[in-house]
Amino acid sequence: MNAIVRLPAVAALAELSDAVPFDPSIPEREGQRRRYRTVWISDVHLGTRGCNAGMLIDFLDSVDSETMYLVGDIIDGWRMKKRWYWPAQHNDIVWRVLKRAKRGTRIVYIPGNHDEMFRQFTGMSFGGVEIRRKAIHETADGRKLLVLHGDEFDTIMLAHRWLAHIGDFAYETLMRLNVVVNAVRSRLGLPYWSLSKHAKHKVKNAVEFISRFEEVVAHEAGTRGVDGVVCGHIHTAEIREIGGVAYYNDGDWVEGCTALVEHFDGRMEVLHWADEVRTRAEEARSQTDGRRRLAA
Ligand SMILES: [Mn+2]
Repeated sequence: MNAIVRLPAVAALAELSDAVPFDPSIPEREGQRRRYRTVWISDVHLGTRGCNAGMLIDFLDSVDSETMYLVGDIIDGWRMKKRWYWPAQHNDIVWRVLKRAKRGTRIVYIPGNHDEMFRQFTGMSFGGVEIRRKAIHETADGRKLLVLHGDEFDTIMLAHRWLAHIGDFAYETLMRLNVVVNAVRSRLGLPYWSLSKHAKHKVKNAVEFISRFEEVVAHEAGTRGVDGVVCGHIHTAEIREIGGVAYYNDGDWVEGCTALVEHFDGRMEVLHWADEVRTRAEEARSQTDGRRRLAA
C-alpha cells in the first residue's frame, strides 16, 4: 500500500480536479484520430517491465472515443509491492487518460485483481475518472453488456489457478524473455512478436482454460439477464457467441496489445495494435522506397 501512495500519478489524482499537473515525457502526437463510440482496454500492468507502454501510447494517440472503459489490472500493485518500477512512459499513459477525461471522454475505471487497492474507492471520481466495481454498457444497437474485470470467476476456475494467478514464476520468466526477444527483434528491424502468446497457444491446458473461462463468464452473464459481457483478466482477446450470450474480451497490453472497440452503429471489433503499427511502418517504408525510385 505504501508503494501505491508514493505513486506520483496517484498523488496527482488526489489533488487535481480539472488540471493535469505534470507533462508527459513523450509529447502527444498531433493530427486526426480514429473515432469510436466506445473503447475497452485492460491488463496494461503499469509498474511492470512486461507492459508495452510505447505501443499503448501510440494507440492512445491514434484513437478517440465517447466512452473509455479501463477494465482492470491497469496498474500492477502486486508486482510493485515487491519491486519499485515506474518509468516515465508509465506516467505518460496516466497523463493521457487524465487528458482524455478533461477533453470530455467519459472514463470508467473498473479495478481488477492486480489493482484491487483501487476498489476501495468504488463510487468515487478522480480527475474525471469514475471508479466502479462493474458497469452496464448499452450499445448503439440497444444491447446491454455487463462490464467487469473477470477475476470474479477465479473461485469457479480454481482447478486452473496456475493461470489465473498470472504473477507466478513461469509467467514472469516468460514475460522477461518476451522483452529480451523483442528488444533484439527491434534492433534487427523486425516487428513485435508475442513469445508468450505463441507459447500459450501451444499449451493444451491453457487453451482449455481459456475456453472454459469464456463459457463460465458467458453463462454467469446470461443468468444476470444481459445480452453480453465484456471482460479482461485472461490476456486473450475474443469475440464469441456462447449460448446466446455475446462474450467479449479486450485482451491485454503485455502480450497481445489489443483493444475492444464499439463502432457508432454498435458493431464490435478487436483492434490488434501491433499489426496496425507494423502495417503503418510497412506503408511508410514503401512510400520512401517509391520516392527514392522516383528521385533515381
Ligand atoms: Mn486480472
